[in-house]
Amino acid sequence: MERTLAILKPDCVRKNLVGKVISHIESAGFKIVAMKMLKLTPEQARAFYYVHRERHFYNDLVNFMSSGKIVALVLEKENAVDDFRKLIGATDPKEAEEGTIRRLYADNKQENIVHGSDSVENAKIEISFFFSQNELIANET
Ligand code: IDP
Ligand code: MG
Repeated sequence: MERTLAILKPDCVRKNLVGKVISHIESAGFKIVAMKMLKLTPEQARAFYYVHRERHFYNDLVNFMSSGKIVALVLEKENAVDDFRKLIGATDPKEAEEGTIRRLYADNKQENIVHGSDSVENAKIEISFFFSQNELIANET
């Protein structure tokens, strides 16, 4: 079964939206394989978003992502990567479709509540950034 990495970003935790967002995720048919709450150091945030190192928003993004606790989740579902991107909506909540998590809860393009992997290949890399093999044992069904 396909897996993706989700992060509930510091704004999600600060706004007490962890439960609501997880409820959307479960209602959409995703199984939670692994989940942890942690605070990234600026170095870890820089490493996670390394692909964006040349972008104008990189430093702000690193500061934001290391500004408070996050929740990292491994989610499982058929077509998990694409379906999760659809569930969260466009990066900018103003452009996100009605009913998507970012449209419902995000304040702006940076503080947009949730991260989702953008490909199966990146999902594998991102999952191993947060979780070890023994935390990733498949669910009994
Ligand atoms: P994504 O999260 O929808 O895949 P990316 O382009 O990969 O969007 O950007 C990663 C994160 O960087 C976004 O989720 C958002 O938090 C932040 N970001 C992206 N573009 C901008 C911008 O133009 N201004 C401020 N922050 C941005
Ligand atoms: Mg992205």
